[in-house]
Amino acid sequence: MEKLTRFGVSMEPELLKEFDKFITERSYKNRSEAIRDLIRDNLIKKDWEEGSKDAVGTITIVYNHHKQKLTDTLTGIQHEHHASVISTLHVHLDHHNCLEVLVVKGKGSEIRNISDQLISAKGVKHGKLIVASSGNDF
Ligand code: NI
Repeated sequence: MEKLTRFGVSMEPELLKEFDKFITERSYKNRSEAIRDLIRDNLIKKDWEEGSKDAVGTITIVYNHHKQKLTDTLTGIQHEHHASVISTLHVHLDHHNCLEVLVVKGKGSEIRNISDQLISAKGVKHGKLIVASSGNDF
C-alpha cells in the first residue's frame, strides 16, 4: 500500500452527521476511504470534462429494436468509432426492448461524443454514460 498522508478536516456538525449517514449507507468502513473516493470521483470528472486525458467508461442504452432503422443507426455509430468501443454486451430484455452496454476507451471528449450520438438517437428510451479513470493517475 502507498504511504498515506494524514490531514485534518473541519466541518459543521450537521454536515458531518449527514456525511456519516452517507458512509454508512454506502457501506464504507471509515471516513477516510469515503473522502478518498469522493476526491477521486471529482478529479476524474474534472479530467474527463477537459477531455484531454485517457478515460474508460461504459455507455448503457435501452431501446426498442422494432423501431425502424434504429438498430442500423446504433450499429453504424459503433462501427464509426470501432477503435474506442472495446466491448459490447447485448441483452434481449423482452419481446421489444434491448439493453446494450458498451465498454469504451479513449479521450474523454471522444467518449462523450459517442455517448451523445447513441443516447440521442431517436428511439433510445434511456441512456447513461459512466466514465472511470483509466487507473493510471490515482
Ligand atoms: Ni435485443
